[in-house]
Amino acid sequence: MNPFGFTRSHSARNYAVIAPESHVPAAMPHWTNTSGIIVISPPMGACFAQYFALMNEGGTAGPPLPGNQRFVFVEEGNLQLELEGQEISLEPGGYAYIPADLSHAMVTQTGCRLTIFEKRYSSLGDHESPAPITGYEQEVIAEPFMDDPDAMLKTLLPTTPEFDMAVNLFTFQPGAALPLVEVHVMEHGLLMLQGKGIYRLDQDWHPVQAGDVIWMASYCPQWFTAVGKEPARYLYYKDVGRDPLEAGAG
Ligand code: UGY
Ligand code: MN
Repeated sequence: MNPFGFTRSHSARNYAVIAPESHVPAAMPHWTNTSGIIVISPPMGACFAQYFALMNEGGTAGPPLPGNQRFVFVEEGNLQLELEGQEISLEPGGYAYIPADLSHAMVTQTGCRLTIFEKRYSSLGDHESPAPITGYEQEVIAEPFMDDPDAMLKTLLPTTPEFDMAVNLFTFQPGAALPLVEVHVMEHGLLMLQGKGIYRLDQDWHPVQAGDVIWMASYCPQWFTAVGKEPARYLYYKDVGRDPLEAGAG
């Protein structure tokens, strides 16, 4: 139990840590039987949205705003996705990428807990828009990050030029760390899925654990090391592949 009036959550100019103890669920427009917790969004300075959708039995999803793409990750329960005339059932670890303006339906019979990233799609010249994707993180092959087999990275979306966002999954063995303090133009939205660690964000160090969300603005210095006796895993969003001078990039 935390002492009364204390939280690990912290909101700064160029980053935020939001721990589950600070969540305030609310209804979301056009969703039914669902509570939303919008943890990252433009009012804090972000150029994308990240939210939890806690769908109760029989819950249904609303669409993203026009022009916005959606990435859905199933944390718990079962999600039924109707996409291009197909019924796709997604269990924990399942994910779906839905390009901007592609109509789809999401319902749940059992109830489910989702993490969703949404971002305005920025097209690239004569490249076609991305096609929808569904898959399971369990089936994606992990690669060592910068030659470190104790820091394994799964890339859940193709790295082809039509995509302007990436969603990756990192697994660190206890004691493993990012090999540098990164400072980069790309933004991140991150969900700790498992384990514990220390995140350096700007000039601060935060203990983080499963369930925590982190927003990192462009150029926020960032570094992580896993601590404890089990691996630490996190899912994260990153904007990629666009000119930073383009309106709406990032
Ligand atoms: O892809 C990335 O920028 C990643 N290495 N950043 C992070 O984990 N904070
Ligand atoms: Mn990074």
